[in-house]
Amino acid sequence: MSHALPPDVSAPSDAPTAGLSRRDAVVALGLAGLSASVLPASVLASPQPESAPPATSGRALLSAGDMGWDPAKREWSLPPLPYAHDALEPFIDAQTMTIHHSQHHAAYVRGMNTCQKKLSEIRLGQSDPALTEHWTRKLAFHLSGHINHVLFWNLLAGPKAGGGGKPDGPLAQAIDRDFGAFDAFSKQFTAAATAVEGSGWAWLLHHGSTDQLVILAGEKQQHMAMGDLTPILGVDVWEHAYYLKYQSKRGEYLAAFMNVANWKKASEFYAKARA
Ligand code: MN3
Repeated sequence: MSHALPPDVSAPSDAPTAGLSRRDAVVALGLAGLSASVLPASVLASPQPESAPPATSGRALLSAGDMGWDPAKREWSLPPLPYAHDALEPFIDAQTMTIHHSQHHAAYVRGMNTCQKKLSEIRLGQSDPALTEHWTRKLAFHLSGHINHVLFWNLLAGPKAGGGGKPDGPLAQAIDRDFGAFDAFSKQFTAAATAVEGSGWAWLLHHGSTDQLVILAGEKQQHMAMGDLTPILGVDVWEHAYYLKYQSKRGEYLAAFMNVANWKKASEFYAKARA
């Protein structure tokens, strides 16, 4: 069940969703160009020379620090929420935010570290190479979940911090161009998220090659990897994201979500996508 607490890394979890995750991860970590059915754990874990530039590339949406990556320890930690747990009230309640962040998201962070450690052991000949498939699949799941959630937290803002409303500037113009009008976009985005079967995500993304905005929705969190896409806005529709307050009424949660969408941050991501 998606509202269950996160499973141990070795167990299949109640997982969230967004396929663009691996790509997101690649974008956010400045690793664009690496393909991968498997996240390049060896790259992430490889030591860097002292003169190496910061781990974050110019195109990254968030900094390595924002992502919870410690380049000295070569380890992940759970980044704090960029606001108080009750900042999104009354639209998203404090208890949901607390459990979602400190339990579900935290489990992905622990999972990433475990997976990378296990894969390192395999490379060092200390563990069975046959386990490569297991740990790389787990890494895809946990890293994708982590990336999705860090982006998600940053793409939310409380009523007193400018959440909700509509975007302006170039992003607003692009939404009008590609969806007809903001209301038409909002309606379709919400419908896409509502229709996700089981646990999943819906995302507004920018496609680099064609310079257009697209809405993608999908199940879970690690199976939406697609190249040349940059996340602009996303919504978590795993039950753990809304069940305490909205129970089975996902539509009501999504209506509330639109009141805390952080269009200022989305506009920043859009500008970086097109830079
Ligand atoms: Mn979630």
